[in-house]
Amino acid sequence: MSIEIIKVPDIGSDAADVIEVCVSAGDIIEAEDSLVVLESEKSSMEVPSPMSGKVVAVLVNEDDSVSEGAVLIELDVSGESAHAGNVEDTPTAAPALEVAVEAPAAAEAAPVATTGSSIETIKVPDIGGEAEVIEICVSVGDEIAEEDSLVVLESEKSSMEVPAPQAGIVESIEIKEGVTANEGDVILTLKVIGATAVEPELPTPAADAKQTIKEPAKVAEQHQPVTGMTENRPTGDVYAGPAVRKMAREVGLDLVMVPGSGPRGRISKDDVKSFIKGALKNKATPVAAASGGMGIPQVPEVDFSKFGEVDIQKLSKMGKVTAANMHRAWLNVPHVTNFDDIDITDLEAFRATLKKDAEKAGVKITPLPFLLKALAVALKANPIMNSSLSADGESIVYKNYIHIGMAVDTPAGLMVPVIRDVDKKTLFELAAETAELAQKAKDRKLKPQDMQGASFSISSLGPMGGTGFTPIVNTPEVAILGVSKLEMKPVWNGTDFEPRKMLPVSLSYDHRAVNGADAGRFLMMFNSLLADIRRMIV
Ligand code: CAO
Repeated sequence: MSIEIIKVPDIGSDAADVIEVCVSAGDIIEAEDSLVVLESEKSSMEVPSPMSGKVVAVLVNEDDSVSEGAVLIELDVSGESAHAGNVEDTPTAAPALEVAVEAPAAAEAAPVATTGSSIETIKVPDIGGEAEVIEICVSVGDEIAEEDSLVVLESEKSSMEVPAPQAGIVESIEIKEGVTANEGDVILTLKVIGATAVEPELPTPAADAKQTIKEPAKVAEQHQPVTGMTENRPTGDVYAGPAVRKMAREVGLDLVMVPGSGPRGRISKDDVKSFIKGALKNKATPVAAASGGMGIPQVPEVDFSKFGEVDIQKLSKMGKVTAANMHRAWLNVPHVTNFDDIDITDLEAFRATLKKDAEKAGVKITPLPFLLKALAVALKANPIMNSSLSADGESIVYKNYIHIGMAVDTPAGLMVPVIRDVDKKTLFELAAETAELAQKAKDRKLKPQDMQGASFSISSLGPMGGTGFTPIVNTPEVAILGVSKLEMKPVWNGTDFEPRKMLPVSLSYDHRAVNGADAGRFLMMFNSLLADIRRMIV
């Protein structure tokens, strides 16, 4: 047995956390297989094995803090297949592992203008040779933040993400997937708004060449939860390392479909494997066959152009993420929807009296803040509606906070910013916050944290009309309220028909966690709170 000790290479910073251990004792690994994923303050990186062999021992654990020279694994390289990868064969000395993902500096940008907006040309930085463009992570019109991934490049030795050196709006994309890129090739042009005299911080190759892999956590946090979306999914990108991306590419899998189980939704190789296993199992559906079911039949591909002229437009990444998550929520959550009509005649009369005060306070009072207030009271009294099923289905997580996600229709798609601690806010505060968040959503100014942590959601289609709809639960939340158009309706008061302002609402819930009676009680209470808002202070 010939044992090589594989150590943490120069990671460009004093310490990094082990966020994923990719191998176990007994594994047979190839040169270049990822051993661990490290995350420092500046970057995250995969450390590949310099040689093939059999893992004898793994000497780090997830969450350990490590620095250069720390021992990662012991590798038995005596097998016939053992051979060095991209590093020199050093059979006697224990090799200090180089980071094979020789990450590029942030893409290069020309100095920015002092004020107003300017167009910057973003070029391929020094990548130590030529590399193939394997993925373009942005589209024309995307608003990107500094450090967002622009492209993924792959050379013979490694793959790497090229991060944006500054924030802006993508004006044009000048590079194509599949081409070979060299230092200085133009990737894209970026419109930088409100540019200052500050030059983009370009890491010097010497200092940063090994640590400028874009921090994918930032991308992951830019998730845009939409109604029906699983939480913590990114909008225009995925949080995964180069090895995982490569694996997904090899099997033709779009990573936006894959839920990440790592910190902040990071997608690991195991996530990809279990996604594929799940997909294959679903396709085979032996259970469905045994029980006489049909599984999910494929929708046949149709050439619509046979029937007339068509335009084909690629879905944006956000559109794809939304579609994937709607599908996931729809297939995983046994939905039931209860409907009700709420008499808000008195509420509307009161709302009218508030208009002047609201104007003075600089806010517009729509019915929405009242709905939020009533939801907060009803959710507190019915905690099951403010819960989540644990991932293993073994327990219910009750949340002692009331954070409500609000579906906002924007030109870019559906977004769900979260109003935090709804129970602690006044009507005017809620009016101001809903308006501000809706505007930010429309301007695509929401920060990742603005869209995280909802414990319940509301989707109001009232201004658009319609008498009712069945919203999709924004899993892992267990319920969502749909609001339709307020109508004056004749209501029987025991003697006569009276004209009353009736608000149609629909409550969809996850029947695994919420029973019909739970939902009925919740909706009845919600109804009575809005029918007589004095009840909210009882
Ligand atoms: N019935 C009738 N009118 C209603 C109403 C209802 N249920 N709810 C609000 N209105 C009125 C408001 O009072 C306002 O009237 P005025 O302009 O005359 O004062 C008008 O409709 C427009 O309201 P608004 O949309 O500006 O404000 P809001 O607080 O009601 O809603 C927001 C804010 C962000 C929820 C909304 O703008 C929005 O984007 N809704 C779409 C949500 C969505 O797409 N859901 C679908 C998800 S499932 O695919």
